[in-house]
Amino acid sequence: MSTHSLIQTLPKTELHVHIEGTFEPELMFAIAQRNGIEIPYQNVEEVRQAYDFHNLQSFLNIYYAGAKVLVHEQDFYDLAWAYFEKCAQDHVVHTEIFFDPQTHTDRGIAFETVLKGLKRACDDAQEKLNISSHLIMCFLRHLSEEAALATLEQALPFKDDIIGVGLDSSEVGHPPEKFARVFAKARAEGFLIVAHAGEEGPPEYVWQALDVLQVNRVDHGVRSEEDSKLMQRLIDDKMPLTVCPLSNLKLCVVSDMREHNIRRLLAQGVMVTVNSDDPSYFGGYVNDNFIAIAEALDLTAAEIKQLCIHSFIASFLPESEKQAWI
Ligand code: ES4
Ligand code: ZN
Repeated sequence: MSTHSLIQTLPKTELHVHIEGTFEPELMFAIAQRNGIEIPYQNVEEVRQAYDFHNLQSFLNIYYAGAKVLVHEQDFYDLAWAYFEKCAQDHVVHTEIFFDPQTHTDRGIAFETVLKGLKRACDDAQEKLNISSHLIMCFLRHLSEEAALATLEQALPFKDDIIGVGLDSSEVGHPPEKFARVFAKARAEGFLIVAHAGEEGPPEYVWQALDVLQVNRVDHGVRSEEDSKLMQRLIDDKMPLTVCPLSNLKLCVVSDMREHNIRRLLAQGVMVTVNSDDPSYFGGYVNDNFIAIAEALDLTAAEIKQLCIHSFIASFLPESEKQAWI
């Protein structure tokens, strides 16, 4: 079987995708128009031309601007539904979706509007596409601890619909320990914990994610390779890393896909998984990410299969459901 067919055929989960980062320009224009909101582009081509990033911040500026057209519950539904249709194409049978409530509540959109729209799409995906999903709420780390605590409070009435909390946005200068108390409270409330760490930030931030936030998974974590003690810790703990190859390339975390370390991490026994991060902005959904690394790193069929198996092991699915897929 060809590598492409293998990637296409294998069932998989996705564990690192920001729903605001799945916003395709066509849908952005359609929603902007029906909501009467101006966007600083004339057409879809102009939008795509703006997607030329040199680091995380240059991307985030455009990503937050695009999210401004999302106003109504139906907008959030349409956004998530479009992503689920991509999941169906890529044989993603389960996905754990990040959303950034502060990006919306800071513009006066109710937390409930965001959550209800996303949740309704999740329910429809289960019913119509047989795709299961969880929602993970992320705190924006460039904002204050106080703002994150207020967001956690807003989420409590919807606790049953949110499996975990995460930490995203500008990494450098905003270490995980800044949010120690927020994550302690989230853990006490029963949320599972993830955090972006070691994408642009140093290995020290991954240590803090593990020891201070007590994460169940690390998002990105590719810079862990710079610290051999940290590598041993990740291996010993079977700590999953949700790696996003096309994101790393587009945000210049690596300068060439042939230099990506995911194959080395896998060979050393790290529980790495493959994910899309912000597929509309970075040039591809999860299978595109598999294809990019398979070609650049010359992955074997066994390695591709192992990465898909990892995606189930690293998921927050019940143990019995994981086993059924492995
Ligand atoms: C993000 Cl830190 C980071 N990386 C990729 N996408 C994001 N969306 C929000 N924060
Ligand atoms: Zn991310």
